[in-house]
Amino acid sequence: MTKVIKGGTIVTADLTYEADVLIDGGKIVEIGPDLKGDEVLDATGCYVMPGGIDPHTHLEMPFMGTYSSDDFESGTRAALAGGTTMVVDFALPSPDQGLLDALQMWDNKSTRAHCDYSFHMAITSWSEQIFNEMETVVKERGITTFKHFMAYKGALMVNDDELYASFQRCAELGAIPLVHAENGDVVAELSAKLLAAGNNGPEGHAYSRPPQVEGEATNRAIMIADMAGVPLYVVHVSCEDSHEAIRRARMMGKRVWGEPLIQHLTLDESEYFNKDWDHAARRVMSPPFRNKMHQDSLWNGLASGSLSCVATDHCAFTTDQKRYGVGDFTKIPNGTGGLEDRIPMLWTYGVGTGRLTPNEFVAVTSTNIAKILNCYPTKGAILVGADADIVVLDPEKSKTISAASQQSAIDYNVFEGKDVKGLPRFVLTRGRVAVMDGEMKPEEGHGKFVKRTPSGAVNKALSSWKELTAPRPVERSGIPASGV
Ligand code: DUC
Ligand code: ZN
Ligand code: ZN
Ligand code: ZN
Repeated sequence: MTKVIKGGTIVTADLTYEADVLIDGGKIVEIGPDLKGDEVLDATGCYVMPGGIDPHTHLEMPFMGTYSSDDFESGTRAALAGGTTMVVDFALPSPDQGLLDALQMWDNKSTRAHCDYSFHMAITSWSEQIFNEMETVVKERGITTFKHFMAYKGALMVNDDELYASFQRCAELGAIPLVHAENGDVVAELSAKLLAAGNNGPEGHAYSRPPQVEGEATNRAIMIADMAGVPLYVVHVSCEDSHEAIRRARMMGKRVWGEPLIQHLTLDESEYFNKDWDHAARRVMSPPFRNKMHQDSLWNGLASGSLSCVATDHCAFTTDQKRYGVGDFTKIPNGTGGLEDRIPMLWTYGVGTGRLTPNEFVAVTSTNIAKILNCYPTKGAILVGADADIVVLDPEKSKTISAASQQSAIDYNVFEGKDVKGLPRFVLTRGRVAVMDGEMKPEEGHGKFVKRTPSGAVNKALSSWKELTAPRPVERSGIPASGV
């Protein structure tokens, strides 16, 4: 049975035009005027865009003594409700666990997904086993991105020697390393000092992670990637200090991509000074929210192209879970939600304010990451042959964000009370209508794993550096006798 999306305006990363879209067997089979299909989806007055891709989620992740509360069922349901048709989650090995073991756990959890998904593999320790398994992960499992935490000392953090070793391994395999860039040593020092001085509330979390810890780690990761000859993707860029390092690297011809979150773009540090402990703790995430100057920097980066993709880092904890940290902010589970709200929030605060064009909006919510992850144009495109992952966005439809009506399993929403305009009329996941006239029609287990191959992107800047620094022993005469 074919479907046709009729009467809408197609918006892609580079084109805006009026045409119908014919879908058969989960794929786009024709684009043009006056198409006919068995089922008609009326897109009059709407934009027909590639479904959103959220490159950064943590669903049912064991973390800080608990599990994040949205799993692949509620998480991908929330994604679809907001026009996101693919998520990329992080398979996270526990201490002493191998990569393939961790991947098995993520395979098991993800069978409930409503929309397509892929994984990044986290490198949380370094050993010969990890080195060897990375090859299987890339070549057999189709996962070509490896995440490294430069923070969470004593838990997930890897040191510089491990970063360098893993980055070199990524270079050999054609894989791309990702970094959570915060200086974990300094964060640990600052946290201990704050606690010792009696600053144990959620605002202490923000004080313990100033922009400098992020700027320093971003610069360090860029230089280490440079020495390993590998591109770099920096997740959750929250501030000018980190953005500046990425901008500079890109100007120097390096493939370095930066990913701001919708939370950092639209919420600021004043949230941590709210008198209500729960309010502040619910917004504790790493990196923390910043001031307006940093927010402007992120928006400018999206407009100018120095920042590439908007994500959520969706890692949702209930108020009860957040309360593990009463009396000690370092025990508040880090994370906020946003899967359902990323598209409407970015449309409202980006396109609605004139900061982004609709085409730029599509680039940063879908197409850019599909290209970086090498799943374009199967994903991230409205083209014949692409998967029919489509959001039909009604620019006139509005709502006030509220936890009472959200899909997420938690009991609050960090965007509570925000008025958004630009909501999905239809959302299609591989041709299946998951949102019909604004109503949820999800199908558990419909989502499929998206296997990827290396894109061939390397950092060439390094080849000259390697030649310059290739060891050339100097032949010497007259070597002095040892000792005095
Ligand atoms: N930051 C968060 O806030 N949560 C999950 C992991 C992370 O890096
Ligand atoms: Zn992170
Ligand atoms: Zn994350
Ligand atoms: Zn199905």
